[in-house]
Amino acid sequence: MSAPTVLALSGGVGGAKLALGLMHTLPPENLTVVANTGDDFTHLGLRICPDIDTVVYTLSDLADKDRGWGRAGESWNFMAALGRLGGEDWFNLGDGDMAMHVFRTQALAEGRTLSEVTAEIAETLGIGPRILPMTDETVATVVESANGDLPFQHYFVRDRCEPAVTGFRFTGIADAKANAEMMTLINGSHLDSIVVTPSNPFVSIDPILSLPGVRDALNAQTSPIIAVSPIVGGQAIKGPAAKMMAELGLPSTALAVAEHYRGLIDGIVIDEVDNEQAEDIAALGMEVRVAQTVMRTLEDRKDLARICCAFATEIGS
Ligand code: FO1
Repeated sequence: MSAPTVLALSGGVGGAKLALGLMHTLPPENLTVVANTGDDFTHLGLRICPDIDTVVYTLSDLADKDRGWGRAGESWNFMAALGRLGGEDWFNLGDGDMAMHVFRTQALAEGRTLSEVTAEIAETLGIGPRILPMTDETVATVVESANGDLPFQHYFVRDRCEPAVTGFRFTGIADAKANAEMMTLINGSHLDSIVVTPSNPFVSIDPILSLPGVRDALNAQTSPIIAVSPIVGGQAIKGPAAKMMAELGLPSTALAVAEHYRGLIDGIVIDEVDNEQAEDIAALGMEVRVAQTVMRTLEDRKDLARICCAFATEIGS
């Protein structure tokens, strides 16, 4: 049997880990990773695209695996110098990472699109699979909170996710055009599955799904859509997903994640520790696969990627 063709929808760390597993499992031409750009912002005059960069650094083996963002072996001279000048130093830009932001900002200023510059960077770094920004237009996630509306990185980094969230909105989304290559893939007949990676459903995956036409196109196409729950044992592996769910009045469970994606996905992979939720999730009208989903090692990432592909194949057959 030939290898499946997969479209992965990704935010930052969790999504990038599964994308790496998929990269090691599939021929490069069979994998496309769409990255959320709702976290993007302009800071110190530079266009910063955290989720694209986390995917790029992870797939090129440049990522700092412990920190989850930025590059391994980073130095911080720029930040120290900026701090001494009294500059805005709450968002940490490593010296090597700065090259990425400067390179991208210059390319965008010269008129290239985010898709073009992302493809160029990925090719230069030797990444086989395609990495697509969800859109070339500016979409900005706004966190609605007890402290008022906060631009995403102010909430996430500056305020350390402390404000209680009440909702989210994605400014610019109504006028943004979903990535054309992504839409061609979804509307075409070559995809074997769509994998919603274990990224934050509210601020990483929902921006992609909220782009005009994306949800309708996903619903109209026939290949299986599966998600991997980012909630394991009531906790998010990384990031504020569980805290957000509690603040939104939702239980922090894999079941609540399945409910969030109900109507979109055909199946969900949940962790072994959440096994007892499988029956309730199946009652929502979707397939459930129970597996070891915590990706500590490269082997874990590859195992989960293989499980996702096999699960989607089973659903599709
Ligand atoms: N996350 C942090 O928690 N603190 C930082 O100072 C920080 C800097 C940073 C710089 C470049 C980059 O690409 C990502 C960075 N991140 C940082 C991560 C990022 O803000 C979030 O992980 C994502 O937006 C959520 O997916």
